Amino acid sequence: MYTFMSAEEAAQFINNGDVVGMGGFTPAGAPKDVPTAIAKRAEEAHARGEEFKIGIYTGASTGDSCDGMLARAHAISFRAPYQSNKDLRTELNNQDAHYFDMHLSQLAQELRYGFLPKPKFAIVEACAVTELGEIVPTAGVGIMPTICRLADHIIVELNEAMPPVMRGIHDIYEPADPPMRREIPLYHVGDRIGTDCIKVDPKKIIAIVKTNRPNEVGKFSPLDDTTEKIGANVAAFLEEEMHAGRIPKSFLPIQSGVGNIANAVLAALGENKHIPPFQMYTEVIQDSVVQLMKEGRVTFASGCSLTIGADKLQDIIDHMDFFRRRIVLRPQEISNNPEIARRLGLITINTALEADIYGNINSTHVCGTKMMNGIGGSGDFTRNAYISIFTTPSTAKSGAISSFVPMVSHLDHSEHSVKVIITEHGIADLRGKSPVQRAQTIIDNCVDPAYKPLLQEYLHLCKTAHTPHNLRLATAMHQEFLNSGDMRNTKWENYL
Ligand code: 0RQ
Repeated sequence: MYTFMSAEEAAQFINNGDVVGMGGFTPAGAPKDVPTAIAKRAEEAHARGEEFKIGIYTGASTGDSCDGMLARAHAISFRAPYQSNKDLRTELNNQDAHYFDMHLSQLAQELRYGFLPKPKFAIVEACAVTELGEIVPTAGVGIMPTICRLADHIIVELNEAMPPVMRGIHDIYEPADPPMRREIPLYHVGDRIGTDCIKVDPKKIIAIVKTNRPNEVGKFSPLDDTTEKIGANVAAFLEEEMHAGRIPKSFLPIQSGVGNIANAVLAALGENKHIPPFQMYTEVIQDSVVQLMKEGRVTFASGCSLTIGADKLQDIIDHMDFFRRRIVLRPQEISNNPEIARRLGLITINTALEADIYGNINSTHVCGTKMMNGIGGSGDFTRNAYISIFTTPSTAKSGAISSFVPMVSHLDHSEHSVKVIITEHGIADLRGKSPVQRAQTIIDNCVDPAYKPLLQEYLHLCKTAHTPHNLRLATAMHQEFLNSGDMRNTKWENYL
């Protein structure tokens, strides 16, 4: 009863000015062939001198065949809520595409509230579609339930690399909107509260495109000395918290960001046998979690996506009976939900781009202007954590940038939400400390030795007030980097 067609044929439905919602979360579960075909359609239109740009919502980042292809084709008018593609980053920083950098838990409800233009099309990857209009997602869920419900038309990429045996790993639940919203009835990490598929009116499915594509997830860099030390410091901090009775002996669920540092942190938590086997309530389930689950160190993982390499995903598919009892994939509105983060008492671990000596965090903007990726889920979790931790190497670009500056050049997470900062040098526990006490703790424990005298001098120069600052000097280290390419050359007197 459904119409099967090629990606190129399906792309013909999409026209200049359309608003499209894509399924999946990170490259996991994101559509691939149809976005690539839309990019080609845009290039052909541009060659004829015609306009062709579309607005795009996704769960989070996508793979190169979606964001990369569309960015290189200059086919994106606006994009929300997160990205991490280098070509799309260029488009955003050149102002060729508008970007709404949003808390990931909020996108689905803001679409429902009508704050953002309604998607006309949903393009989603599935491992199965039934005649009853049941769509079973693959390795990532994202905003799929909401865009499938709101969109007029749905295009499904039926990916044969993702077999129907994946059915049962998902838990699809959309809360009611105010004033009808009630508590989300999820009380334990492994609770299932919804359905195993997304149900739509079959008439809305205008095309099914058969594909055979693995997850487009990149490989992690091997652990290096810095990331290993950061991981070990996080594990030591949590072990001490448990011994002090501030974390229960049964431990609390972990949320961890994505990337090399997050991978190193999880490896260290897995290795530290003083920390009991633990659960994860997170957005991205990445490679290291699968291994830790096999070793019995992670007992359950609730997330929004399996952002793992094709070989690891195949391993899960081959042992679905084992993993279906230990993994659940939810829409990001639930995986990142503030209400649930507080209820479960999450220990959240995210990575900062830059921090200031008072504990404010910049996760997104290089030197305050250039977008890196986006806030992602870090705000959803940090603000509502039991303990919020930020990790970062103490320097970037071979020491030319200090990750710690007097005042962050852009603010994503404020001093009120950030409890602990950890680098390869040590741990700054900011709880119960005033701004000057926080500054001294960060300088003593986290800052690289090459920058300690500079930041200590700043604190002395500023002397008084609740949060001592000199507004002429607050961004001098950034200005020095822009001028000479190295923050180590900063001399405060040059900027007074
Ligand atoms: O660039 O590789 O070109 O040298 O930033 O830095 O240290 O490799 O760390 O990959 O974890 O990324 C904050 C961007 C860190 C990421 C951020 C340069 C550095 C390097 C990457 P090079 P690292 P990571 C879950 C939660 C926001 C979203 C989030 C992020 C590159 O973690 O996007 O938390 N977080 N989501 O050299 C200039 C500085 C710099 C700097 C580092 N101060 N100035 N460049 N770099 N510090 C995920 C989701 O929400 C889906």
